[in-house]
Amino acid sequence: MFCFQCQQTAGNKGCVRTGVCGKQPTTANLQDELVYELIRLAEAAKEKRSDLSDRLIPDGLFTTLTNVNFDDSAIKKLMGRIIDERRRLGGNDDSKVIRLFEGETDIVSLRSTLLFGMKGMAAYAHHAMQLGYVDDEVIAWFYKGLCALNCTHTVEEWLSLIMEFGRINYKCMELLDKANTETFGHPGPTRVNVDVKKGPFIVVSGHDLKDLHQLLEQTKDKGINIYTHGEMLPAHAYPELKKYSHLVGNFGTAWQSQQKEFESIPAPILFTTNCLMPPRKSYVDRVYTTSVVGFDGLFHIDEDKDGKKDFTPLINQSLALGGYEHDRSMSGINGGHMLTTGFAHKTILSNAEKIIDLIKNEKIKHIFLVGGCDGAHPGRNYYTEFVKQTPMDSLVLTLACGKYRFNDLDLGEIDGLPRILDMGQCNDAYSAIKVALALADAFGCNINELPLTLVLSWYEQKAVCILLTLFALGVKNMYLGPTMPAFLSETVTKVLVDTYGLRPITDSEQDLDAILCIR
Ligand code: SF4
Ligand code: SF3
Repeated sequence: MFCFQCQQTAGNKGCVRTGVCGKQPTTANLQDELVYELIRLAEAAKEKRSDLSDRLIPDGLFTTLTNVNFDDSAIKKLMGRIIDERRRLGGNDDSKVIRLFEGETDIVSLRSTLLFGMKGMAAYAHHAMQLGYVDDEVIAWFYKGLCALNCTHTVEEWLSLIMEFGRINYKCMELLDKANTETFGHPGPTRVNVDVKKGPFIVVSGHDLKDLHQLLEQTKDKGINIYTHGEMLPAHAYPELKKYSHLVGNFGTAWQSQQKEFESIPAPILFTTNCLMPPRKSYVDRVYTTSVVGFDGLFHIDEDKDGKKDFTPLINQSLALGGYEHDRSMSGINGGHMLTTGFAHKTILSNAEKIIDLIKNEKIKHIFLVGGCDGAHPGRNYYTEFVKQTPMDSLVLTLACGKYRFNDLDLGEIDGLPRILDMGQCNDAYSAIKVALALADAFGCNINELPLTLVLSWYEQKAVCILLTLFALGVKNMYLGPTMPAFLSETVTKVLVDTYGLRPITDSEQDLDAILCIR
């Protein structure tokens, strides 16, 4: 096996024996095979796409994303469907596919960057599709991108493909925003409890709002409480989800603490997407997967042909386990008991005038976007320290699961506006971009001239696609950590540093000083 797609890759070079994430070599090799089959399908279907190939391509790519699917038989089954569809469309069995991770270092780096970006976009396209939203340009680009992986290009051509991809991914995030907000309403500021009430409950992790919605429908009036986990936290802010009174709180801290936090809870857990870690024996019988998520031995809930999922097994287990006897007090990593979420673009932009005035009156001197993925790397303390040290006259926008490093901190308010504003999941990077563009417009400048700095943390491939979108939009001087991606070669890193002023994070105090003295 060879895999270097995520931040925790072995030695920041590549996982070759088994994945640090728990992925076994057979699974890693099958996932590469799956990508090769997707390339073959894309080549065969480019001119005669089918509804099925439009679906198999994003789902196939999403299956290979970090911490999504560890189930060899599920991957093989999906591969079978991809091969069948390719044959049905007239594609032949012996079309040659390039070895993705072999060849000249810079070319492997650029090819991998595009592939990993597409894996991230596949996740967002999948969620939008689940809600019935499809953008033909986005889907068509998967075909173009997969075919491009199998061709030779100069460095300049690769870079231009990657930038084109970044712009398409912006469209994809825009589509998902539309899908989520048209289906569930616009998120509004919402306080979320992290304590657990007595009685039966179910924990839902991942990003898929439709899965959560179906579960809420099926559990209402059953005496079961529903708790979000990880990236599902922002769901509390959507009116059409918030209206369920049994959606009562958020369980646990960051995804990488799940093996400890799930150990003894008297409740089942549903994984709708990443980040699933190999479950321990102590709770393996309480974890359920759905959609593209899988792990050998876990109960998987499929959807029927109408897109309905039957969560009865979880519901029955939740009732049988019965939950806690008494209310339980829990706390976040910094000891807080409440989290606030729901500051997506609509809410922030409805306060735009106020924010603009506060900036003009110098009550807000700087805005930080501290967001991205969380993970187990010790260097990720940086983000907690960074946020703690931000001056009182600054706002901290955040999104994605990296926020669990600091979202229970009480940093106070500026004129009634909380200093930490959670914009949502990783895909809500779209919200952040929208807000930044609106501010730039109001001040008659470009994004890079705003008193705004992006301090990003990455882990998996959704962060890669977002980063590529930010580059494509011309956002400069971003800070990135906790380490630079192993798949970026020295030359590619140099291009990003020279062209976009990308900076690897150093020390929180040093970086903060550097940011604030240049403002
Ligand atoms: Fe290693 Fe990350 Fe690949 Fe898992 S996903 S095998 S941890 S590089
Ligand atoms: Fe997190 Fe796994 Fe990336 Fe959606 S859930 S941001 S790491």
